[in-house]
Parts: sequence; C-alpha cells; structure tokens
Amino acid sequence: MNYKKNTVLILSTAAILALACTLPFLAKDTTSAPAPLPISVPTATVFVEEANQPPPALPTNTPVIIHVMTPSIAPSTGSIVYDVFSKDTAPEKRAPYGDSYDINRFERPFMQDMTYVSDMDIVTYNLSQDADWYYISVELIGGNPNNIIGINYGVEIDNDADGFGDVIIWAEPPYTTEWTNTNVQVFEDKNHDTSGLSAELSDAPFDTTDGYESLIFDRGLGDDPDLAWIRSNAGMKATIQFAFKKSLTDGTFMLGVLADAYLKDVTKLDYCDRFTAEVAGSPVRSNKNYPLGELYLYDNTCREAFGFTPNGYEPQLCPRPEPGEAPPSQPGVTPATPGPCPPQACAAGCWWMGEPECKCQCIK
Ligand SMILES: [Ca+2]
Ligand SMILES: [Ca+2]
Ligand SMILES: [Ca+2]
Ligand SMILES: [Ca+2]
Repeated sequence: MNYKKNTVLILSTAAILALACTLPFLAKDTTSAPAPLPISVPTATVFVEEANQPPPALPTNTPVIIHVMTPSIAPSTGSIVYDVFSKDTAPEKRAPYGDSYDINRFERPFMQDMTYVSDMDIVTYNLSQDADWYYISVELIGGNPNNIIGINYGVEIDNDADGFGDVIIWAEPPYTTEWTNTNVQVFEDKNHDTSGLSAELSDAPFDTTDGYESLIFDRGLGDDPDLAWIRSNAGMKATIQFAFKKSLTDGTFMLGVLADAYLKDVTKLDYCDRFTAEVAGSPVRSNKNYPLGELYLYDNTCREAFGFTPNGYEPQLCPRPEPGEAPPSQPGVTPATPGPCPPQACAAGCWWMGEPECKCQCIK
C-alpha cells in the first residue's frame, strides 16, 4: 500500500511540475517570450511586376481653361479722367501736389529715395463699353509697364458708391499687347472694410481689416473664365488696358485705378488706413512729412461715377467744378486739375508749392 501511495505521489508531483513549466503565467523566465508573428515580406516578383508597369500619371495643377469670349481689339475711348503727374517735378525729387494722404489720394510714383518711376505714373484713365464689356484704359507717363521694378495695376470698383471699394481687378507683369488673363485676378471685399472705419479719411494706424479678401477669379479660373483681361500698349491713352465683363457690376458704380510697385497687397487696401501720415511720408516737399517714408511706389486716382449722376458727396469721388467755375472744355470731360489745389503758373525762378500752401515759392 505505502509503495503504491508513494508511486502515485511521485508521478502526480512530476505531472504538476511538467504542466507548470508550460503555463506562461507561472513561468518566471522572461526571456522566453512568445515568438513574434512572421512578417509578411513582399516577394521579389511583386517589385518586378510594378517596375514593369508604365509610371502612373502625375496629378496636374494646370487645368484646361476654355475661353468663350475675348474683348474687342479696338474699343472706343471714353471721357478722360485726369490724374496729377510728377514728370515735371521729378528732377526736383518731388510730386507737384495731388498727394492727399487723409483722403486716400496718392501721387507717389517714386522709390523711397524719391527716384521717379514714370512707368507707374498715371496721367489719365477712361472707361468705354460695348455690348459685353467695360474697357478701362490707363495712360502712363512712361511706356513700359513691364519695368523691371515690377508694377501691378488695379481697377477698384465701388458698386454702391459708399466709398468702400467692393471689387478690385488686379494684374501683375508680364504684360502683353494681346489680351490675356493669365496674370489677372479679381478680388471682392465681402465684409465691407476696405476703407477701414471711414470711407473719407485715414483711420491709421488700423490693422485689423482684410481689404479685398475674397478671390473670385484667378487667372482664368472661376465661375466665368472670361471675367477680366488686360493688355499693354494699346494706344495713346491706353498704356495699360483692362476689360471686364459687364456682369461684374449692375451698371452703376464708381471706379478708379492704381499702380503699385511696392506693397502690392490687396488685403491691405486702403493703404492710408495702415500707416500714419508721419510713417508713410510725403512726396510733396512742402508737406511736413516729406520725403517718402514707409509707403512709396504707389499712384492712384480719384474715382469717377459711371451709369449714374453723382450727388457730389460720394467719398473718393473726383472733384467737380465749383459753381461759377468754367465748365470742362469738352462735354463729360473732367477738368485737368483735380484736387483742391490746382497748379498755377509762377514767375521765373518760382515754382508752385501745391498743398497745403497753394502758392508760388521763389528763390530768394
Ligand atoms: Ca499720377
Ligand atoms: Ca462700396
Ligand atoms: Ca479709411
Ligand atoms: Ca474685407
């Protein structure tokens, strides 16, 4: 009996010990972790098959743009709107007048050191139209819009004549003599802040606005691939010429043009709200902020009314003749002396001081 009992005890103990060694939760040897699952290794055959396939087509970022309409190559010329120009005073490193910072009127086609850039000095602009298009022709003193300095040109449209620009047609070089829009964009201001707080005055320093923030046409991409175009050297009064679809407006609007070779940022318009007059400097020698500071290489114009008769109080509207003042020499033509301080002839040895003095200054 005892022999049998001992034999059973020994065999039972051996069996328990053998089982314990196979149970992972009892095993103390941490080096005997379960073997990892086998990794699937691609076979050489897979690579060979892929290598033999033609390369996949690369995604393209140049969608095909199909134009339906192009503007006329011979639009008419509209009534001329005049801007101040600086050609005659440029050798004296100054603008004659016409730079009224407070009211967003600039005449500074100059580098910061007052070096003159005639290719961005606006002299006149005019608007004409046909059945489908408005044409905005811009006359510059210089004849090379492709000046290496890099000049952007723009057309600002104020649809409701409240002084806050609503749309800008914005173009960058290179310009060609054929109509193109590979260098044209159109932006909108959807939150009504292009003039900051006041449409009539500078609100500087004011930096919380986003100007024309919404891109609605990008070099042919947009709801209408033909929305806006530009060409250069199209005629005496058209060193730069824009065309845009009439559908962009309701037919009544105010419009002005600009040339910009420095900031070139439509989200920062109106620039007069960004910089104080002191920081921006002035191109007019008699101004206490002369010479130019942080805002230079920028020329813009007053805005003219199209499709409606203005009441004369629209912000940024081109000045009207004063009562009793001689009417324009031609019907519909704006006088050639915009601004409150038109230049006058001075005696020999004297020159016109412009704003704010409005008088002749003579060499003593
Ligand atoms: Ca000018
Ligand atoms: Ca507006
Ligand atoms: Ca303002
Ligand atoms: Ca805006």
